Amino acid sequence: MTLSLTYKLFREHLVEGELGLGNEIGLKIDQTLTQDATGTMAYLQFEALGLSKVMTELSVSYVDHNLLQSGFENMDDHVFLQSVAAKYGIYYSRPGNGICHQVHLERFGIPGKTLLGSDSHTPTNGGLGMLAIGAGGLDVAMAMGGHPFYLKMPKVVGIKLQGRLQPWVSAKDVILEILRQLTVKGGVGKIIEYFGEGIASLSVPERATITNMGAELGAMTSIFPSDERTKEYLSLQKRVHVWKSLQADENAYYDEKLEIDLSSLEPLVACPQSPDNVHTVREYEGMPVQQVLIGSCTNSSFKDLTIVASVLKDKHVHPHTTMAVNPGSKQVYENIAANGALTHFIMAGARMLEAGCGGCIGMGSAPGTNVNSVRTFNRNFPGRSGTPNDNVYLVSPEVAAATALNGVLTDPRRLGSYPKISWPELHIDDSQILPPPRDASSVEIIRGPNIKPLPYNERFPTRFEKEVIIKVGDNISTDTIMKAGAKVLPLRSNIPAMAEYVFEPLDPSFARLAKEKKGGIIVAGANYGQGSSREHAALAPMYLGIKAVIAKNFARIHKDNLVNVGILPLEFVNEWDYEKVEKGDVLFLDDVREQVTQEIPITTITITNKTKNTLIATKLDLSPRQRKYVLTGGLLNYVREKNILKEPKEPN
Ligand code: MIC
Ligand code: SF4
Repeated sequence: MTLSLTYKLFREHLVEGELGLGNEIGLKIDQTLTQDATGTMAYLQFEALGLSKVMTELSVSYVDHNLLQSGFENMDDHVFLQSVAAKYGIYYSRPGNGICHQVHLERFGIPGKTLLGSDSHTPTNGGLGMLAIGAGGLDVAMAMGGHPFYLKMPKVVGIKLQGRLQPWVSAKDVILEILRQLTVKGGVGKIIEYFGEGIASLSVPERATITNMGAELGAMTSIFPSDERTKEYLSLQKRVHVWKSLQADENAYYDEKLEIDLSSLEPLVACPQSPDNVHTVREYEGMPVQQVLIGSCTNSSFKDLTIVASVLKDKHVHPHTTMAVNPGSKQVYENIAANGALTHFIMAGARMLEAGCGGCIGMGSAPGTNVNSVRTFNRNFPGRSGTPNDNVYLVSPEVAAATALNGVLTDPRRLGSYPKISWPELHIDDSQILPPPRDASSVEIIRGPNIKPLPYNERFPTRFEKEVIIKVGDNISTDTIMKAGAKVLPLRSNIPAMAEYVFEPLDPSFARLAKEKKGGIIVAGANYGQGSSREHAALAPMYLGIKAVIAKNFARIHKDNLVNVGILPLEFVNEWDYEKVEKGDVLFLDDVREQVTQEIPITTITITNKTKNTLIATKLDLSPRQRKYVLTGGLLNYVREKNILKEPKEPN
């Protein structure tokens, strides 16, 4: 069979199972990344595995999400992360050095390697030809311990790119067009592989914009081949020695195919409150815009910022609009300083912020009341900006720049000829990436009072009767389950404190009710848990005693996270049953251990709704391995019980 690049890389990294659609396989993970917001938990979990160092080829711990240091908690986390990295052989990228995905692309990514990251936008490095997958922190901790990453072999969708982008139309418009066509559920259970002659016109940072937002499609990852453009990028990064050519076979087999003609695209915008609510900028042109933000792991590269700066050159941001910029990395910052773009930003009145996630995760730059906020980011889920009822529009850097000048949403094609951008000889300075010491024996792990012990679940009960504590609709993101933002993010290493905020945007009484009722059940619609990989959206409900989530279906990472903490992810067999169950209903599950134990791919579990006196048919779609995790009360319990990770013997 003619193979896709995805299959070739899967074959190279396969350590368990058989390649084939729907099969559970185990992949060897070469590299891992974590960021501070998920990293504290991941490293507490890694510590619990009892190993003396990581067993990957490379592991990097980034600090990029919470940089506000508005209380002691945040710096406590950073100090903990730095000491853990030194202890266990992990590179540490200091606060201010940049967003994990951008820095990884610049300094560490290697075509053909696997990368597992505790962040849903890890597929960004697919732009470099990596098999880069986002996962919960515990899965990343296991990979750091040398354990395979398990997944159900997804479909591979081949997207053929033809033609060439017109001036002022950019990589962001490519992925917005794909989101318009496929929606936020369109990539679930799939990997997206790009091919076709159109890709040669896209640089690595542009490809990375596209693979980055594949996360919003719900896709497991997205990948581009590694070609001459990849070589060019790695040469600029002075890392050409890691380049190798990687392509799919000619006429490779894809489970599904799609074609995009780059030449036919025009500037697009994802309107509130979902990244797939995509329209042409023309349709919304003239809409007043009070805030423009440039940055995030989607659009904060050197090219992105230089384009915006050249639009702003010798002009000013509109008086009714504020503009702020978070460069993607220190490297980008240094180089826009060197090429003068930084001066154009400052003179235009843009607020220059530090290299990091910033407003993308509600860490500052929250929009005011009734403000239309135009951002180059990737997510506009309700409240994600830090403001309830927000109006966030996602666009390309070109659209954002034109809009900042005019104070209204503007099609950048009105700006005249497209600026010529040349790549300079890049300044490269890795001084803010600390390599681990050769001898870590004297390194002490520093734990401030914000670093609380890991919560463990109990073994799964034989039967239970619990109330439905909340019923939610379709496409609920982990931003709604366990919100981010300046108030809650400092609590990521403190589950008891964080648990108080579970579902707060929808029902502030959730935590209190769950405690009063000694746990309960969550009922949800389709694509439950989309978005962020934060395992806190499973850990904190587990801490509150949630035993099961019954949904129409689940987003991949969140389902894995539920299993990893020992919460049962059940799916309605008949969607009409979703309509019939209500908050407050008492549900009874009998002989549930026995049913979970069955080693068949899909088990039907019947639930009694005692309040309504009805039966609900649900199914459990888990591998035998995952069933064991649920039964033991989560993966960490399982590892401890079975002692499955063993320290390799030091060579003599
Ligand atoms: C996000 O973009 O939602 C985040 C914040 O980067 C998350 C990780 C987190 O919640 O810490 C993600 O994408 O996984
Ligand atoms: Fe950071 Fe935003 Fe990217 Fe998440 S999506 S890693 S918050 S920049």
